[in-house]
Amino acid sequence: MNIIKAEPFDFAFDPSSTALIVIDMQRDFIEPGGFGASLGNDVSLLQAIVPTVAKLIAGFRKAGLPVIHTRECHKTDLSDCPPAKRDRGDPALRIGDIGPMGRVLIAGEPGASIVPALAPINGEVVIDKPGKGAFYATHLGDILQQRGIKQLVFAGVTTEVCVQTTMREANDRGYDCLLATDATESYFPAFKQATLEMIAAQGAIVGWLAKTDTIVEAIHD
Ligand code: C5J
Repeated sequence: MNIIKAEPFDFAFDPSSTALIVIDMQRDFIEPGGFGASLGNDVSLLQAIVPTVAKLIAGFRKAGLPVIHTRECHKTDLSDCPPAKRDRGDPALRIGDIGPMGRVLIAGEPGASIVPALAPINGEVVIDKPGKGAFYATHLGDILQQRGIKQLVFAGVTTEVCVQTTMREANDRGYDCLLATDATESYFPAFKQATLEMIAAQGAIVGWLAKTDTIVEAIHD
């Protein structure tokens, strides 16, 4: 077992059953002129973590551990986007509408792709997910089971929405979950801080917290 110095206490993990899940580092959430920006969000906060996420991904790749990417996106006919999701947000630019980077959050459109600096490489799993959580309506659970994965490290955006939802789904399915605190971000700093606190509260009720450098060092121990 390797040990990561984490909050609220050490995270013990077996590298051979550990994977990194990078949540929704998509152009539409992160780049200026995308969907996130058009909703009035300050995307510079999210852009700032790209090098740190890249460092975490590089650490996993170097150790030969799996890296799994997710993208929040929908089918072109929107058959997997319930009105309850589409009708919320800014009525002037809804999911499926033509946005600054193609149709908003539609699979295959430029805005739905992962930012070039974090692009998946050959052999890495990419999960297209219609929900906030990456387990809902996807094959993620089967893929993790087939590969014998038991522990998950998380990075990505946004901390309190898709990252936290996926961590909670994973926690309920029996995975030990560790969030890289400097490789995740929110448009709302207070929401990020609250999420970190609620994850680690009550003896890691959802999971553990550690910084990227600490995680990468422990992987290579
Ligand atoms: C949001 C996400 N915030 N990836 N998506 O709608 O967190």
